[in-house]
Amino acid sequence: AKHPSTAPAKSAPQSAETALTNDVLAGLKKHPKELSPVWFYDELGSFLFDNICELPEYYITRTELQIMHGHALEMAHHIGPDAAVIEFGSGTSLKTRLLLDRLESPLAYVPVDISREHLFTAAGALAKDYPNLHIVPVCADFTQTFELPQFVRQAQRRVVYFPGSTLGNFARSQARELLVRMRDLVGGNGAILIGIDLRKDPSILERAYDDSAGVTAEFNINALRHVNRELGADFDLDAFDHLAVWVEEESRIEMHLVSKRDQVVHLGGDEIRFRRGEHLRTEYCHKYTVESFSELAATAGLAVKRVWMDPNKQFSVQLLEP
Ligand code: AVJ
Repeated sequence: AKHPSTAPAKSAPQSAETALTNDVLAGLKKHPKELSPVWFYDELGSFLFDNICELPEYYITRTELQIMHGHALEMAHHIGPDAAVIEFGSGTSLKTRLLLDRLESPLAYVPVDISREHLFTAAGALAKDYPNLHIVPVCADFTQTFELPQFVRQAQRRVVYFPGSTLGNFARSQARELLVRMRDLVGGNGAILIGIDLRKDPSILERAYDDSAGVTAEFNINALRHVNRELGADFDLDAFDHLAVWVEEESRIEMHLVSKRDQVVHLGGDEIRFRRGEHLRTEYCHKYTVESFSELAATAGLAVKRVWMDPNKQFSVQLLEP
């Protein structure tokens, strides 16, 4: 039994770890079980993701870069001079450079990322190559409301850049909410430049999310390693198989981990039971048509002004305005 004096007071604030544990537990108690894709991105996971981007089957990064190489100048013309560019989930900012290189006298570049380390590494590297650009990193979770620095709030033309098709990770209602938050951030004279992956032959999609070298499988399993380390869980990394499935009704790829046997996992004093063959869902990757994305944008009060695609129409970069 607990000693009364060591029991936490009822009003004691939750530690960050407790909040995360409760969040993960809530997902693991759902049917089917779920784990947020944010758990992919520890240091190893970010490294694995960079490797995924180079895989022959993962066409996304290569295709978006190709579109940026071909059309960034035209995008820059649409954006116009003196813009403040706010990037959501800035990562390595390779694509951003292609845009920044062509913009006319950009006022500021505001990378927004939840990982402080990533954020400042990327911002530092950019600062070296763009000595005249005002770089203002903001450490924030872009799925929550956050404040822009004062002078960026006052910029005439504010543009959110959200490449990589990361919006695809969000279920439709959350995707809409995120678009609304972006619209509010850029205001009536603003714009959003967003990378959106397009629907295609499901066999191409399933291979992109289940590559022959097994990097995506390792990336998926690594989410469990991250939870083990961060929250003291005891997931057996060898007891799950990677699975990527196309779900036609939802127009999305889902990444799952499938339990190889009946097993019990411990987390925060709780026991989570897995049956053999039971699925844990780790990621959604929604794929849109130009029409279905334009409908989604419209529900967020945004109009699609321009769509740039590669010649095979695998991927799109779209300019949205209120
Ligand atoms: C970074 C969310 C765009 O959905 O394609 C890659 C993540 N997952 N392989 C994607 C991912 C599996 C990626 N995004």
